[in-house]
Amino acid sequence: MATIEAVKRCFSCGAMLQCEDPNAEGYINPEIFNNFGPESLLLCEHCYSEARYNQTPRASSVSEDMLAMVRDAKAKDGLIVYVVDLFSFEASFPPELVELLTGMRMIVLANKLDLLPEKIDKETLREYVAHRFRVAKLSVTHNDVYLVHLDAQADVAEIAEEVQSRRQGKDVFLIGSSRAGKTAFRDAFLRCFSNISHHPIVTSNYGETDLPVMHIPLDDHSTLYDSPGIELNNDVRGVVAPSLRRKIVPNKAVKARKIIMTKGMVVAIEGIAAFYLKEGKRTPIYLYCKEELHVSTFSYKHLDDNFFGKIKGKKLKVYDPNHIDSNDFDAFELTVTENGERDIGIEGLGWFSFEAGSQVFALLVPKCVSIYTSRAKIGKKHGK
Ligand SMILES: Nc1nc2c(ncn2[C@@H]2O[C@H](COP(=O)(O)OP(=O)(O)OP(=O)(O)O)[C@@H](O)[C@H]2O)c(=O)[nH]1
Ligand SMILES: [Mg+2]
Repeated sequence: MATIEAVKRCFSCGAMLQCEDPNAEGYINPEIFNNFGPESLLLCEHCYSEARYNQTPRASSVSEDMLAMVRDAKAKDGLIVYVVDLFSFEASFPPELVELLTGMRMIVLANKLDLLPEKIDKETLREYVAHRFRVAKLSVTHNDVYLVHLDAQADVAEIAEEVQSRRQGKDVFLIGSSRAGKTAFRDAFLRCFSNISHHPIVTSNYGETDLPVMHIPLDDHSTLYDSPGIELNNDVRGVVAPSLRRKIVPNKAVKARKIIMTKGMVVAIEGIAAFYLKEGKRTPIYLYCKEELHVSTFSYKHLDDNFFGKIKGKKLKVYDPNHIDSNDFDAFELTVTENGERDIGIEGLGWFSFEAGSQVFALLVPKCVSIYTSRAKIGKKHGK
């Protein structure tokens, strides 16, 4: 006999739940759908992401085409030149990419050195970059890291030589997040390059993929590929309205702003993000973000008026004019368990350094943006 079953609907929008088409209405991950009993109230993915559920810290994601290219690079034993933006790269390692890169030969170009204070200790910074790669489970030492500022005058002859000797006749793949400076490296590389092959430099899709890639022939049998970047989808730079992007991306060295935080005090960076000291003793912090961004401090009691109220009243820059509600922020609590000088960062917006002392910080960040904590990148020494 035919059975009749009620169709499961999204508890919020009422769409019929389905696990087949992620782009169609009512999509829900089959694992979630199958793991919850018939009595459970379920949300479709769209409503879940709109609702007041935290989505971070989440990893950035990478396209299937990019993965196909890296898979090919691995099969060919190619050399990876991984470009990162020193201002913010700490949470930009997609796990599926990392898995493929494991075991591959790699040079890291830590670019935009001009955005950090001039007097920093370069060796410590190289070790920091290598450490962040190791945190992401990529085996990189400070000898693999080059600190660079890839402006129009950059001289990369030494790096080009290192690439030549390390690649052992194999292909070279320039990869990294969007806007990290891959093309800036390619341009600098071309300034000290002469084409000894019988092939022209061309831009075409990589292999069977739809990835437009510039092919620079290194000899008749090998090529350097400049690939499009990995999307900044867990980064403030990727979620802000385009008109705001240049207002948060620094164009000169960032300077620390020293703020003494006491328990219950909030620090708000425009209407884009805020953090407060939930537990812990008086803590001086050194905040690094674009100088032009307005930073305000107030008591947690006034968070609604001084942050969300001002966002709604258009008195603060907001990350997206269509996202001005408290639901549009993810909220996190971070308990500091380490010792020594630490950073807490908001991917793409900046970070603050402080001396660890079992503090509990709470952070409000635009939905889907990652936060991270690490040893100090440059520390408080450069604070005013
Ligand atoms: N301040 C600073 N800006 C840089 C530096 N290198 C590149 N840029 C800027 O960063 C932006 C992105 O540089 P690209 O070289 O296009 O970055 P990309 O990695 O090729 O980006 P996609 O191709 O989009 O993935 C551009 O506006 C560059 O001018 C640098 O050393 N310092
Ligand atoms: Mg590029």
